[in-house]
Amino acid sequence: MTVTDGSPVTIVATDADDQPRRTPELEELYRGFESELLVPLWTEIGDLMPPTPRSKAVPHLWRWDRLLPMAERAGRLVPVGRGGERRAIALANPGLGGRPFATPTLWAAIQYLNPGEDAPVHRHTQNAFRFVVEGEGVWTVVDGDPVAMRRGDFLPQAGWHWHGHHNDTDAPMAWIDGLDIPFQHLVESTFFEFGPDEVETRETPQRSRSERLWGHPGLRPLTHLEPTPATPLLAYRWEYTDRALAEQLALEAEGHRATVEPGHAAVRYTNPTTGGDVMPTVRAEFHRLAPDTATAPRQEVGSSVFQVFDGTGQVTVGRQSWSVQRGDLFVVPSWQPLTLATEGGLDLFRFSDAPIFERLHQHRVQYKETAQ
Ligand code: GTQ
Ligand code: FE2
Repeated sequence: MTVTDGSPVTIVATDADDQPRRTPELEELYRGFESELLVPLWTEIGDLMPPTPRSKAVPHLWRWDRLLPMAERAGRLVPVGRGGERRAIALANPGLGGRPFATPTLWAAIQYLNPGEDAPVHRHTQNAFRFVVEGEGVWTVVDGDPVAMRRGDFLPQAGWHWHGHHNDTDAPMAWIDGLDIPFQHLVESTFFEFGPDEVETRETPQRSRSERLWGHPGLRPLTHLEPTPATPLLAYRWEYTDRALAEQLALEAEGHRATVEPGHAAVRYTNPTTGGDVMPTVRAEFHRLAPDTATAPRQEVGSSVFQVFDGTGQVTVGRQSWSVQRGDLFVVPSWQPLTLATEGGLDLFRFSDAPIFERLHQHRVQYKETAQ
């Protein structure tokens, strides 16, 4: 019997305790199963039906100060163009066999574009977003609408919309991409099409058409009253996120209930046509811990990727602990408890696959540590 304990190491158990004795007749029966392509439940049950989720993905941290120089080197050595499509370098979780998967469902990558470069137009069924931890100067053009990318902005880009990126400044720019590539790969639902090699517009407006139509809090255009499965708003600007978090902490200080726990402000990016998640498979949030805050351990079905936006802190995921700083990325596998702590304050961007599990009624959250 093969048992995985959530670590990349595989433990091969002897056929003691829960397995019948390996008599010659039993061996013959097992050979019969094999040649008829049959597998009995009793040899597999520990792996297939554990008492709580056992992710093959492991907690892991990628440091921004190692990632960014590699992206810069790729910027000098690797052209961007048709075929490869993007100069994107993906996080490969050490528990997932070297595939470019941060978690079993989520892709996370650093993407890099030099001055004057175009990432050609394409579309795919995978849902995507960009998040910017530093820099500016790239416009992502979604269905012909140029959307400026700047520090702190969250830029969702739902599946099957045409998109390319162009850098019209004289500085290179890096950002992170999140997509549901591993999920769509697993469930075999992916389609892809090439568009024009050159991004259709060189325009560099400060505000996209999408923001001009949708970017007014609490106001919905009467021309667009039908709910859409993904958000029509293509940029969630840092100015608003920052203010929402600051106001939660200010309200808490004034004695009102506005934070998820003491010193912990948080917002979720939402689809203004439904109030739900921005995309069918991806949840995105921003969390702010005030100075000298520690969170209660929390575990959740499904996986997350976090990026430190600002500040420093200590992060514990399962049995792993790290000191983190700006730009660092870490992974929280399914049902592994997460705790966050900071002395000076900590700002974190987070994305997860929670909408998939909620839709399937498989989602669970638990706020205190339990035996795994
Ligand atoms: O920018 O369109 O990291 O299609 C992976 C796949 C980025 C993108 C990635 C993509 C893109
Ligand atoms: Fe893409």
